Amino acid sequence: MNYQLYLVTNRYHFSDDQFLNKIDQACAAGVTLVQLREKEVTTRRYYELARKVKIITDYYHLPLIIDDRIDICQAIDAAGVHIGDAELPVTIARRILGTHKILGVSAKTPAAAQAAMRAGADYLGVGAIYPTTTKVITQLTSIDTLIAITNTVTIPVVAIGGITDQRLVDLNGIKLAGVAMISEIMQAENITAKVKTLKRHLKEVGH
Ligand code: TZP
Repeated sequence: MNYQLYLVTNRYHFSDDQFLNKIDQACAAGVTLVQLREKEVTTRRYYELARKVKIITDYYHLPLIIDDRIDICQAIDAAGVHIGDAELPVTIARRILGTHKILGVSAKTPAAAQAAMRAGADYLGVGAIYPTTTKVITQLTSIDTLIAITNTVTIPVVAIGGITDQRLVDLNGIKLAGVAMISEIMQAENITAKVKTLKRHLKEVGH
């Protein structure tokens, strides 16, 4: 698994075609994995979108992670699922998913990170590191807490929340497996150029 540049999606007011096109551009330009994140859709709509996104990620041989919904992950045979505190406990999610699917878990403290790792998480999403413009129920996680988490677990840690190209330098030297972004990529005027610049800058700061 390569967590270096993790695209988490948001549909905003895009049409489905525009949305899928943006994901395609990001994949072609070099994101290393994709999470489909839907909060206010029916199960059928989530499933149909997930099927369409999976055709794209399959084409680029990239893993697709489904936010919150183990059933959707299984229905489309996605690579895995990402869960937070409001979802099933990590041990239960792992039991349902089996050992072959990726299980990502949100964690905001070293203790929660440890617990998630022990319960079977494959990777951790930590944030929001910076204030975010994306609609999300979260609290800020300081850089110090992020560092403490990376020092306490042995599974990959991905930083999320308000991460932009300009802020990548602040993450220099932190033991991250990667960074996750929504608006910086989904709302970029030129997604191809944005992703290529992000990849270059990530390399420059040792990620
Ligand atoms: N979890 C913590 S912050 C966040 C999520 C899903 C939103 C990240 O969005 P953006 O636009 O990259 O700040």
